[in-house]
Order: sequence, then C-alpha cells, then structure tokens
Amino acid sequence: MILSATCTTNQVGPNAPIIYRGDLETVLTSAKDAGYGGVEMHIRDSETIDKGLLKDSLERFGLELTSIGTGEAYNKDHLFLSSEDKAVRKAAVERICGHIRHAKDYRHAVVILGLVRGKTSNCSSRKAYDDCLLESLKACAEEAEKYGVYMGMEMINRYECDDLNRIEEGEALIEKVGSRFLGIHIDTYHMNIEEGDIRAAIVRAKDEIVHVHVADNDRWYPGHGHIDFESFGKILKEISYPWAVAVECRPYPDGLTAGKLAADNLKKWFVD
Ligand code: LER
Ligand code: MN
Repeated sequence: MILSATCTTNQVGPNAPIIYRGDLETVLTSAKDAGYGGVEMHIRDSETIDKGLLKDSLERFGLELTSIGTGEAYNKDHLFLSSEDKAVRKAAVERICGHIRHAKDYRHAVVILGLVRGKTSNCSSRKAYDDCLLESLKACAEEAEKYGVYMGMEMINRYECDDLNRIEEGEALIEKVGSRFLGIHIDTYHMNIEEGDIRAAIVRAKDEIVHVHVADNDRWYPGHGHIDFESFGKILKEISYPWAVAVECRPYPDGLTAGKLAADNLKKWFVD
C-alpha cells in the first residue's frame, strides 16, 4: 500500500478537498517532505499539460502518480459522461480517454470517475441518464483496455451526487459495463455517510477496489474527527488491498499541517 497526497497546480476553491496547491515543484516538495510515496494530481485536461515535465519531476522526487482527479471537467467545463447532448458526451469521453492515455505511462495511476459522470438531475429522465452513462463508460473502457489502465468509479455521498452513492450500486454498474478495467473507488468521508456496514461492503467488493480516498467525517485530515481509521486500516489489510490510499481532505488549518498530520497518523494506523 502506498500513501498518496492530493495535489493541484490549478486554481481551486479554498474548501476543495485537495491538500497541496501551487506550482509543481512546490506541491511535490510538500508531499515528499511530509513522507508520502505518491501523489494524486487533479488535472483539468491531460492533453493540455506538459506530461513529460510531470513524469520527470515525479521521478526526480521519487514519487509515484497514483491517480488522476478529473472533477474539473464537470465543475469548470460542464462536461459529463451521462449528458444527453451528444457533443458534450463525446467531449467528456474524450477528456477521460486523454487521462487514460496519460495514466498509461505509470504503474497504476487510476483515472477517477467521480462528478464527471454527471447526475440524474442533469438529465431529462433516469433512463436517459442510465443509457448515456453506460454508453460513455463502455467507450472509456475500450480505451482503458487498450492500455491496461484502471478507472475508478467513486462512490460519492448523496448530498454531492444523486447516483452511485453506495458500493453495491457501483458493483451493479460495473457488471453492466463488463470491463475489468472499471473498478470501484472508495472514500471514507462518503462511506461514513452512505454505508450501513463499511466492513461488509468493502469485503464484498474487495476484488474490484482500485483506489481509496481518506478524510475524516468532517473532511479534515484523518485523526481530526471520529472515523475509526485504525479499524479501517485493518479492513484494508484483511482484503490485502495493494494500491494507493490518497489523502483527500480540506487543507485545514492549512495544507502543510493537514498533509503532515494525515501522513503521520496514517503511518501509525496503517503501516505495520
Ligand atoms: C472526489 O474524490 C470526491 O470525493 C468528491 O467529494 C469531490 O467533491
Ligand atoms: Mn473522494
């Protein structure tokens, strides 16, 4: 298991759950100094960034790219996979395919499918949402299979997204898409709201989980609130979860403090 920190070089809101913000050198230095082994980069469009620079910089710092956050496609560009507008749907699929072609240069950089899938409330009916989302996911899965890149369908709480809140919903959709490169991405903050029995849900989906986010119940760094991370760490050990655990919390009281306390706490709880 590798500990990862959320980072961005883009402008994002003060409450966005991304710890390190700033230029590439600054965010990678912060992640390395706090003791992380990898980073999750939140990238608006992989096709328009200097991918070589990112790769070289990560190698220089000895950090892995564990995951690509894709939410800006929805938040800033209003692109989403379930759109009934064919042009929007196509652009959303192309955005995700661009991230997939970027992720292929790394060992296991998961392309996150969170808000970029859209919401049922963005569509004229539940059926339209389901049909459009399935069509788009199948197109993305084709690209993912070509390059052996995993996409992680993130289960997000009901207040932020009106579908795919619970792990079992994710499992059902993944079965419909039918690609082993579409996996489940869990997040302690969302599970704390949505799952009745977190352990049972994780154990049931264990073979499909490709990425993990951690934040406390108040979305501060793990250890600030009342989620039992020691037990959560034991569940990940029980299923022999091999991939990254990325800290995705609000940068409170500031990014450097949040990132360092999160890393110290998680090492204490998760690493033998
Ligand atoms: C994204 O990983 C996430 O967890 C959402 O809550 C983004 O707002
Ligand atoms: Mn998350």
